[in-house]
Amino acid sequence: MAVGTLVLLRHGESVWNAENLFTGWVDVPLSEKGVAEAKRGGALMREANLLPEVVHTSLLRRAISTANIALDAADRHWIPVRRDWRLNERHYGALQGKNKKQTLEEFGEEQFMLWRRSYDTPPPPIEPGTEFSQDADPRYADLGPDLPLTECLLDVVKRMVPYWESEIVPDLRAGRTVLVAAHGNSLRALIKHLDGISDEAIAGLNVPTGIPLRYDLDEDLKPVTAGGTYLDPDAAADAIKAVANQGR
Ligand code: DG2
Repeated sequence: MAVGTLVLLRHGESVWNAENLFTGWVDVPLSEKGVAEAKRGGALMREANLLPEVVHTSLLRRAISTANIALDAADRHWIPVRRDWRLNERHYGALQGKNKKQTLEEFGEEQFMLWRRSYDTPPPPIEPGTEFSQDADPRYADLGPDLPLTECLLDVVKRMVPYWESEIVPDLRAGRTVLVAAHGNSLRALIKHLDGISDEAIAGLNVPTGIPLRYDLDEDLKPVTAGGTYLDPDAAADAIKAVANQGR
């Protein structure tokens, strides 16, 4: 029997997703298509009668805007919201702002995929004080020396799982339907934890933009259905392929 309901939502397409640029912690807005995806994500939740009672987002506007737009479409714009840097996208280091196709051509398939999808190889660190670094960003002032200059997926798991346990699990245990509006790689980290996916197999998992993924969880907070259920499975399957092929 399910005791908790969790809805995972990767933000709608951002302007940098549309331009095929590594984004990470750079705070870019949604594209027009991304706004439409967020609206449709909310409509899908409403149609499925999957109505969040609390929302957790990252500190990045593409996730914040997606949550606002989707919840408005679902008539749940009024629910409590929690924001935390630990739901941010993986910090993409010195790759932030670089074009994915050009990076693939310059460094080759193996290095490109190592940076994008290996579990424990971070990209080169970003230089503090440069255009796409976050060292002067007030929203991260409390992080001090812990501010990442690059991250691999393992680093994201190490910050995401404590947030899951201390902030999201109590909401689920209280019987709330929880929406997490976040990012491709921060959600991959959470899905890896929830579904117990190996360090190797997680390389093959991609998350589409703007399509809610429903997880019913048992009393041990394990998924009743492995991998959860996308509210629009056909659209999700096509979009997952597109994410996997980015850069090509
Ligand atoms: C993308 C993920 O993150 O890119 O940072 O470029 O979900 O915030 O758009 P998001 C980025 P890939 O790891 O899929 O290349």
